[in-house]
This record gives sequence, structure tokens and C-alpha cells, in this order.
Amino acid sequence: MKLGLIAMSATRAHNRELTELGFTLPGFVDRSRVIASLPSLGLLTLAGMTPREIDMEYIDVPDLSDVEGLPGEFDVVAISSFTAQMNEAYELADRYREAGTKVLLGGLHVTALPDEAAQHADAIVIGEGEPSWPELIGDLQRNRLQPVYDSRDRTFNLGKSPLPRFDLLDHDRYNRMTIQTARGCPFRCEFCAASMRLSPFYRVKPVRNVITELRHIKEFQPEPFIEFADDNTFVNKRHGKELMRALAKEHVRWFTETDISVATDAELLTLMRDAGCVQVLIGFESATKAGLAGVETRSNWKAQQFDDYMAAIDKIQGHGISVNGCFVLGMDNDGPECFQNVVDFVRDSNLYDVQITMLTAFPGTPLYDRLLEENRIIEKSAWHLCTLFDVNFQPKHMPPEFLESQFRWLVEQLYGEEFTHERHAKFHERQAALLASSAGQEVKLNEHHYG
Ligand code: B12
Ligand code: SF4
Repeated sequence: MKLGLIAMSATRAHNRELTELGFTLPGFVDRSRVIASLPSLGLLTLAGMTPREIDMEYIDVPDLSDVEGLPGEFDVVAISSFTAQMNEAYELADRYREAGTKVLLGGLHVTALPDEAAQHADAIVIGEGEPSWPELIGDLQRNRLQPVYDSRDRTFNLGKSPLPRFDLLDHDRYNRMTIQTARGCPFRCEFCAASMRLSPFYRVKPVRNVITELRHIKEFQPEPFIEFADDNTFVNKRHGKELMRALAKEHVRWFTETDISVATDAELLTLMRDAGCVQVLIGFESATKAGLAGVETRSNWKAQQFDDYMAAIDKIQGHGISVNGCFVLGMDNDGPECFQNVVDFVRDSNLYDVQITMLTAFPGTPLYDRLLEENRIIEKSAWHLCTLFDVNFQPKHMPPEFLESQFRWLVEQLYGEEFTHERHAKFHERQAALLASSAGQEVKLNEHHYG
């Protein structure tokens, strides 16, 4: 049996003016250029659970319009896509099925809308892939494939994680690799569309598994740059510290997503720096306390942290780790002043990097259900607009066009060469001062560029 692992792996934005603007602003395109070539860890993980007698090939499909016919010849294909490229995934699935190839679909979008996905597949997996995959493969081999495999009541123990098949990749194509150290996040932001939607429990992967995965990557990329594919690393500080101590011996540089609670633990920050952490991405979401009201469905944790935001950034960056602060534009408690507020916050906090995205209603999120109920989704099922850079909802305090034009204004303010350079220079000056003041002591600072 020949199994094709097909990753719809593009980055996307459909707003033409914004995309054109991006090409002229170095800061805006930097991050997208850096992440543009990440492979599908989901498919590589499932490949790691697939019996060796099954012949497998991994193929990235960044843009279906560039593909004539079918990529590769397979008996069965497992296609993975996030929402933004889901319609392309369906089109490709239909083409394969017409050619007699069996199609398997799974992932975040399929879990949110299984009935829609089932129309384009011979079998779908709802929820995490790992709990259902061995059964699905067994059924395939016995020619007894079922239409639906549901993992939702079978939370996967990350201690049993298979070794992702990084050996299936053409490593010349990728400038960084991903490893997952934890799954889930306790905060429950209304708009969050990350892996907590596959399974609601927060879990960590044992440190030994993470290090084994890293060493496997090193067989192909001796000095890899690692991006942790976690929703929120360091929720469990004990696990985080154990991981950092082990990682320090591996001499790699890495990036991850976390929350500001890391700033409350100086020991953790030092361990992170010594373990090669270059940057943490933190969702601040709004530049005002009032804007944060109701961001989470269960608690109001982020609003409660707001008064400490600036000090936390200062503390983290003072440890030689830069912060990429994320802000969501168009939230219900943010008015037309939110754009200027972000500029002011970024200037006052000296954030090294900043990422702005539009509020986006991904299917499967409480936000999607609420906006649908309030009749505020502009174009239903327009999955291609779920990019984080396109507006597909009626904002509460401004017309959609205003949100779009002010977003572009904000892009110009934040990513202009001068402002970007100013922020980076401040960070580097601080690092130089730190090194000078610690002459004679063992202080390690991580080289600050990506890729
Ligand atoms: C790495 C990454 C990327 C890589 C993707 C590489 C790839 N092909 O997987 C790149 C850079 C290409 C990328 C692009 C984009 N991304 Co991205 N990305 C991530 C990130 C950081 C990690 C994802 C990951 O590796 N998870 C770990 C793996 C193990 O989980 P998994 O992929 O979900 O797979 C598991 C299951 O879903 C299932 N499964 C998955 N596929 C399949 C297929 C089959 C057949 C089966 C049976 C099971 C199965 O089994 C796996 C094991 O359980 C997440 C954020 C995060 N912290 O999770 C955002 C995230 C996934 N990205 C997001 C977004 C919005 C985008 C972009 C739209 C950004 C943009 N404007 O371009 C594009 C969309 C691309 C697309 N194809 O639609 C959102 C997705 C929301 C959504 N529901 O769609 C996330 C959640 C970030 C966020 N919080 O908003 N991204
Ligand atoms: S903090 Fe981040 S990962 Fe956690 S629920 Fe909120 S958006 Fe999702």
C-alpha cells in the first residue's frame, strides 16, 4: 500500500492592499518568511505510528493552483489542512477520489465541522489523530475502512507519542523544525482556534520524548532552529524547568509561544535563556485593560494581568529573550482608538517584535458560535478568509472597512524600518550593557536572528 501524506502548508492573506503593503515593510514580512516553510508535524506524527510495511511519501502543497492533476500516485492519501486552505484541501480530495485514491481527512477544521469534511473523504478523524490512527490503518489494511473515527473521548497520553518521521522530509526545503512539548492551554480565550480544540485537557510531553525528537531532527539538521508547536509552553513550570535543563545540553536555538506568567519566575527565565531561547511570542491581545474584558470564556486572567504587562516584558527582555507581543484588532471591547493604543503600548514597552492580527471567527470556537448567532458573520463558510489578516465579521464598534483601513495604518506604523530598527537597537544595547556589567561571570546571550 502506498500512502501519501499531503500537507496544505501555505501562509495566506487575501486582502490585496495589505499584502501589497507587506512587500514594502520588512518587519511585516519577516515572520511570515521565517515560518513559511514549516512541515506538518501532525502528518509526520501519524507517520510515526504507521507500520513500516506501508510505503509513505510526504508532499507539501502550498498552492493548489500551481498543481496540475494530482501530486504523486497513491492508493490512499492523508490530507492535513488548517481552515484557511480547507477549500483547496477539499478540491484536492475530490480529485484524488475521482482517480480512485482513498482520502483520509483530519485536523482542527475537520474536528470543528465533521459533516462538511465527510463529504470529501472516505474516512475522517475527529479530534486528536493518535488515538484513532492505529485502528484506522488496521481497517485500511483489512479493507474495512469506516467513514468516521472519533477520538474525542480518548485523550492521548503524550508519553506514548510516536517519534515523528522527520526522515520523510527533504530537509533542504525547511529552515526550521517543530516539536510539540505540550498540548492545550488552560485559558480558554473565546477566539482561540489552537490544539485545545482537539482535546480540552492540558498535557505535557515527557522531557525524554522531546529530547529524543530533537536528536532525531539533528540527524538531518545538525544545528536546527526549533519552533515549539505548543499552544502555551510553561503552563507547568516544573516540567518547563526540567525541559530547560535537558535542552541546555543540546545547544539549539528556539522560539515558543507562552503567557506572561513566565516573567514571575526568574529562575525559569534564566534556564530558558541558557537553553537557547531566542524569542517568546505572547498574546497580550489588547493594549488596554478594558479591551481585555471577556477575552476568555471562563476567567478574566488576562485583564487581571494587564497592569503587569509592561514590567513583565521588561523582565523577560532583561534576561536576553526578546518578546514578540501579539495584539488582536476588532475585539468587542476595543473601540476605534485601539489602533493608536497599540502603537503607544509598543513604544512604551520596548517590545522587540509585534504581531497584529484581525479578530477571526474560526469554526469550532465559541467566538464563531456567538457571531453566527448574532448574525455578524459577513460571508458564511468563507474559510479562505480565516487567515487572521482578513475581515469576515461585523465589528461591534466600527464598520469592517474601517477595521481594514486602520489595520493597514497600524501595519505602516509598527513595521516601518525606523520604528522596527529603534526597538531592535534598544534591545541589543541592553544586551550589550548586560554583558559588560557581568564581565567575568558566565552569562550567555543568544544570537538574535532567525532561520
Ligand atoms: C506550525 C504551524 C503552521 C505551519 C503549518 C505546517 C502544517 N502544514 O502543519 C504553517 C507556517 C504553514 C502555518 C500556516 C498557517 N497557519 Co498555522 N500554526 C502552526 C502552529 C504554530 C503549530 C501547528 C502544529 O504543528 N501543531 C501540532 C500538530 C501535532 O497538531 P495538528 O497539526 O493539529 O495535528 C494533529 C491533529 O489535528 C490530527 N491531524 C491533523 N491533520 C490530520 C490529517 C489526518 C488525515 C488525520 C487522520 C489527522 C490529522 O492529528 C495530529 C495529531 O493529533 C499552530 C499554533 C499552535 N500553537 O498550535 C498554528 C495554527 C495551526 N495556524 C493557524 C493559522 C491561522 C495559520 C494560517 C492561516 C496563517 C496565515 N495567515 O497564513 C496558515 C494556514 C495554513 C493552511 N494550510 O490553512 C491557526 C489555525 C486555526 C485554524 N483552526 O485554522 C493556529 C492554530 C494558530 C492560532 N492559534 O490561530 N501554520
Ligand atoms: S492564551 Fe493563547 S493558546 Fe491559550 S486559550 Fe488563549 S489564545 Fe489560546
